[in-house]
Amino acid sequence: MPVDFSGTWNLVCSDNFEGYMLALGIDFATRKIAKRLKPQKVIEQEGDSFSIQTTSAFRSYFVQFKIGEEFEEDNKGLDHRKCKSVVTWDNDKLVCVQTGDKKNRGWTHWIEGDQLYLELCCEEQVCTQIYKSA
Ligand code: VLP
Repeated sequence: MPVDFSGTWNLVCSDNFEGYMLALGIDFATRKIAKRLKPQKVIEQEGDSFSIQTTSAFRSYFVQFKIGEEFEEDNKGLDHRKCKSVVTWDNDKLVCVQTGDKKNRGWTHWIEGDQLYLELCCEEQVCTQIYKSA
């Protein structure tokens, strides 16, 4: 039985989101707003199919995918760069590789206790976020 990420999750802390946004080339004004946000994630997991809706007061982002199936990601409302993305399991971690203009871009989700972790990577920057069940 794989881990179940389904649920509603609220951001409780974030480390180096600024570095991650800088690596993505997000402008100063947007970073200033974005770093104050407390996004909520609603994750739906059914077998190999996932959807992740990230909502905030400023921008929101929706992605859906199947494990192991490459998809086109537009990153609309984020940095707008198109990527070829693929999500796979690494044991109990959900690992997304986002291939495009930016090196080493991707994210990893995992659960520890009652907390959802998200590691966001771009170039040399790693941002770690923790979400708690709503
Ligand atoms: C852009 C970079 C902040 C900052 C400006 C807008 C959406 C894994 C994955 C599923 C992500 C989140 C990426 C956040 C990039 C911010 C708007 C913040 C709210 O999540 O859960 O897409 O990649």
